[in-house]
Amino acid sequence: MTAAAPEPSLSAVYYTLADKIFNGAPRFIRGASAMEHLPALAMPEIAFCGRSNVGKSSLLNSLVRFKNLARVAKTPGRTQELNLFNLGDRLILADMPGYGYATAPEPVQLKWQKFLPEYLAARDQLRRVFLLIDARHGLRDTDRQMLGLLLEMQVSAQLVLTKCDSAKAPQVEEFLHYGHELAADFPNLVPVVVATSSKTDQGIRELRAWVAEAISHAPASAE
Ligand SMILES: Nc1nc2c(ncn2[C@@H]2O[C@H](COP(=O)(O)OP(=O)(O)O)[C@@H](O)[C@H]2O)c(=O)[nH]1
Ligand SMILES: [Mg+2]
Repeated sequence: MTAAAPEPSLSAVYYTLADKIFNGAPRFIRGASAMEHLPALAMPEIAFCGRSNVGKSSLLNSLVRFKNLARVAKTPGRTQELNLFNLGDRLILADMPGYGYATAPEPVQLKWQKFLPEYLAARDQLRRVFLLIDARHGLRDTDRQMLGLLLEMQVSAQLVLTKCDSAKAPQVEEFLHYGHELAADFPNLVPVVVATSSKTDQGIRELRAWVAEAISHAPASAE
């Protein structure tokens, strides 16, 4: 049996839980490019992915209220690694390499392309992958490919719109509907899109609450 579908609008319980979780101080654990690098910590894990420049670093920083959390991912050698952070010993945040640009030498990219499906298939504590979409650009082919992979690997996924401050309101509204419809094709997709902006903090509390919701359910395989 799979976990029950989350409610379209989140219960206050998850906001309270999120306050607790995101009060914790984030610590960099390590960068990983192979399964044996992954820490054997008994904590739920949440991952973030998206195209390069989608606003992932900014969003992660806003989520954990820490200015330079994601800077570490910019250091040479780390851009094509899965960067793992321990949030107050309650949660592991996994920052995936941005896709869409050839920013790394080919062997490094190939390494990640091999590791990614392994990670998605075998990381038992991974509860959800948040796929970030730039509100001004919408869903691109590479995003669809990522969604397809997440479906294939049976990983729970949720779309997050970024930079909503610089997109037109009707465009954002339209995408929220579209994301809901997309869940018909992708049953692993939570049918609620979270509209955010790191500039204005729009949706940041809501996203924290969705993270809390994601880690509150036992993984499907454990039921
Ligand atoms: N208007 C606006 N710009 C943003 C927002 N978040 C990030 N950006 C800009 O988008 C660019 C890429 O951001 P970054 O967080 O480094 O993206 P990453 O490559 O996905 O990690 C930078 O110029 C940011 O200033 C946002 O919420 N609103
Ligand atoms: Mg970044």
